[in-house]
Amino acid sequence: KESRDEKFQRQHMDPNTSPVTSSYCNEMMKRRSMTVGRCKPVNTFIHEPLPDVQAVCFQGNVPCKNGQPNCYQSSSKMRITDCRLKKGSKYPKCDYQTQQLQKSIIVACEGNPYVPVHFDGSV
Ligand code: PAP
Repeated sequence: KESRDEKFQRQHMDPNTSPVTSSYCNEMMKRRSMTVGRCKPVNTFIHEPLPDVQAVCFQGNVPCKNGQPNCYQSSSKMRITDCRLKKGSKYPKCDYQTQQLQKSIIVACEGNPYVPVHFDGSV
């Protein structure tokens, strides 16, 4: 079974792509199985090395959106792509807007080793 950290990597890590095209989200949301059963409405991909993203678990502690205390904000801005389902897009045709950004990321971490398991947002 897929572990929570494997799921985080599937849903959020794409270290090797940076100059993405307008079809990036349509392709990646499908390739990473986030259009199975429903279209996941919003999702962010991170274009930085995995060790740099894992290190965020030891950077600034901030409250999570759900009130849990296990969220951390990256001290540096990271290259990310936000994918947002377009209005009117209907499953199984999941049609996404692709937006490249440079922002600090906020992730929730769990376990031993303490690693990212959820993407909480970007600021
Ligand atoms: P995403 O939030 O990164 O898009 P999602 O598929 O919602 O991914 O999975 C987040 C996982 O992180 C959840 O575990 P599950 O897959 O076993 O359901 C969720 O429980 C877990 N998690 C841990 N800490 C938090 C937190 N502070 N806020 C939200 N989810 C958290």
